[in-house]
Amino acid sequence: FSPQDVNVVFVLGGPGSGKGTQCANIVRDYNFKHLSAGDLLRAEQDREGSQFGDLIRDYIKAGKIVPQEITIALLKKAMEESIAQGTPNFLIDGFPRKMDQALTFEEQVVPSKFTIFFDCPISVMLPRLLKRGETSGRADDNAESIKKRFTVFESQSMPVVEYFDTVDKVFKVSCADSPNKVYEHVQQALAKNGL
Ligand code: UP5
Ligand code: MG
Repeated sequence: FSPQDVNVVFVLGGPGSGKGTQCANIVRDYNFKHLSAGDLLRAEQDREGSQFGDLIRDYIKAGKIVPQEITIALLKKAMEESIAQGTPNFLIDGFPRKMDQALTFEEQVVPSKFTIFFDCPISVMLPRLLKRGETSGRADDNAESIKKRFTVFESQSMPVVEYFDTVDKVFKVSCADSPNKVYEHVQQALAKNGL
């Protein structure tokens, strides 16, 4: 994709930091297509005839990162569909969560414009996920999977945030306030980028 025509904003943060919640706010008020990598993987997992269903199920339950080829192919396909429908602006939520994915995406798909990072302590994320797990039906919203997701986030995904930070492309938002307050900070980050 051409960086002149396609705008990608990464939305990163730990499990339960509020990525999905805030992306829903942004798409309501701005001209963005929301692509949650986790949602795309869960849809592929459940798609009749998918050759990756079992693999994705195992990785997600274990909190591990699905091989990048699968995730990037799903993202590219969704981006092509959205561009064809006239929306070339993307909030990519929960991706890249490992350095190899970040580099491949920026080199082979399109460089990101910037990253919104939800800074959130485990003490805030854990109760949110356990609560959501009561009704979400997500196979990874249980204490055992959540613990693994936190470990993978710290060891694999934080280096991606730190890397984008070294090139001044990270806007850090504290996740600890109410969703509306957090959204005010998100809007300030977008405004700083001329949006
Ligand atoms: N909530 C939200 N904001 C709140 C606030 N300010 N105050 C109080 N409560 C708040 O929010 C989580 C919960 O908190 C909700 O109940 C919400 O109401 C409440 P949500 O907005 O859903 O947070 P989010 O950050 O989106 O949490 P999520 O669980 O989706 O994050 P993960 O990053 O863990 O999940 P994701 O779907 O991105 O990935 C799941 C798995 O897919 C990964 O573990 C991995 O196995 C796989 N994956 C890959 O392999 N590769 C990828 O590229 C992406 C995913
Ligand atoms: Mg989410």
